[in-house]
Amino acid sequence: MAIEQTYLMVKPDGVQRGLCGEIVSRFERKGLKIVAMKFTAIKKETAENHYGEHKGKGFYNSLISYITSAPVLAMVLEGDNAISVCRNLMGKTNPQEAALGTIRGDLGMMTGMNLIHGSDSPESAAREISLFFRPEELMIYKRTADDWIYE
Ligand code: D4T
Repeated sequence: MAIEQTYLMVKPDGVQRGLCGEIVSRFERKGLKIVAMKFTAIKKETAENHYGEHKGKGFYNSLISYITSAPVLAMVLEGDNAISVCRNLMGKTNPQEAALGTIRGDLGMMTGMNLIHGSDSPESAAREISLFFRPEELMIYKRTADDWIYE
């Protein structure tokens, strides 16, 4: 097994549309373990840090204003291959191209309002987790259900 932690975030459109419960439940039902969760407003500086790789692109300014426009639900999830498992649950970046059954495929219409963010590599996960959470906010605990999820 390769247990990983990954950073997930219900974006402002997901919060405004009342989809936090729906989205979190999909990760929980899959078997991912919640390690940390925080309802927070992202400061402009943090948004620019988080999306630094997109600076200079045409959509950058609207991306920053969108992600800072309303609170987000930030979380750290853990599980076997959690990074790719969560990306698969999210679906493609463009919700119109995302497969049905995925969060974006079932619930979204526009790339600029695609409901959910998830880390795309172990390096991104480590960087993003430390950007949004202090180490002591990550809960270490035994989840009894794991005995019925992992063989
Ligand atoms: P995030 O990072 O939010 O999980 O999305 P992805 O990993 O799926 O996609 P990304 O990094 O390529 O894009 C980051 C963010 O920018 C928005 N975006 C992207 C946009 O508004 N217009 C675009 O053309 C692209 C490519 C959507 C997600």
